[in-house]
Amino acid sequence: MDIQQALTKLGVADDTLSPAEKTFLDEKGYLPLPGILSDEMRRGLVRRVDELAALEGDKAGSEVHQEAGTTRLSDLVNKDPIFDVCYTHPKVLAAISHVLGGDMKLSSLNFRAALPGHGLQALHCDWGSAVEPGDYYVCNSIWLLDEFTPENGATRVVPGSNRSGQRPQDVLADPSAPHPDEVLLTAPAGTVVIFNSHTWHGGTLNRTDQPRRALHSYFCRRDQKQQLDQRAYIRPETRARLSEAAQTVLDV
Ligand SMILES: O=C(O)CCC(=O)C(=O)O
Repeated sequence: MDIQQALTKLGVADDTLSPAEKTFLDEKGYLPLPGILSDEMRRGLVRRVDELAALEGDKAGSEVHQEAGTTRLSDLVNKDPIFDVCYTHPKVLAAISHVLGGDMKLSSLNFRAALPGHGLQALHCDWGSAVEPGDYYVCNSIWLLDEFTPENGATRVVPGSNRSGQRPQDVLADPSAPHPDEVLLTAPAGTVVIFNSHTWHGGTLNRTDQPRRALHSYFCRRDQKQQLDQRAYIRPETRARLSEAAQTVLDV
C-alpha cells in the first residue's frame, strides 16, 4: 500500500481541509484545528502520559531528546494504543499532507510538558537548513492536553516565516527574545495546532504553577530519516493491532 492509498483508507480526501484552511496554512505556516479531542479522550491521554512519566523517571524522553525544565516522553507509538489517534486522525493527516505535498510518514511521536518556571526555547525551525518557500521537509502537530494560555508556556510562532527562506538563528540577533510578529498559540485543551516545522516557533516560559502538557506528532517526507526509527522500535504487539494503512504512515 502506498501513502496515498493509506491516507484514503484513513479517511483523508481532497476536501477534508477547506480551501480557507489550506490558504491559512500556506500563508501563515500554522493552522489551529479546534475540538479534535473529546474531553474523555483528552483525559485518557493525560492519565497515560502522567503514568508513563512517573514510570520512566530520569529515563523519560531518552529515546529522542531530554530537555531541562521539561518532562518529555518518546516512542509513544509503542506505549499505548490510546496514542494511535495522533497519526491516524484524518483532519490532522490532511493538513500534514497538504504541507508535505502528500509525501509523508511519521517521524516521531513525543510528549513535552513545560514545567513551572521553565519551557522558554529560542525561535527555531526543525530543519538543518533554510528551504525555498513550498519545498518543505517536515511538519509538526501539537496536541493540547491542557489549555494553552498567555501564562503557561504556549508555543509561539512567527506567521509567514515558513515563506521567508531563512532560519531565525541566521538573521535574528537573539532568537530567544520576543519577536515583534510572534503569535502565541493560545487555544482550549483538545485543540490540535498544525505547524509547518519550517515556520519559526518555540516554547515560551511557563509562569504558572502547573505543567503545560502537549503531544508532538511530527512528520517528515518519506525519503528522510525519522527522528525515531519506527522500524527499529516497532513492537510485535503494536504491529499486530495496526491496520496496513497505519503501518504505512509509520513506514514500518
Ligand atoms: O512544546 C512546545 O511548545 C514547542 C516545542 C518545540 O518546538 C520543540 O521542542 O522543538
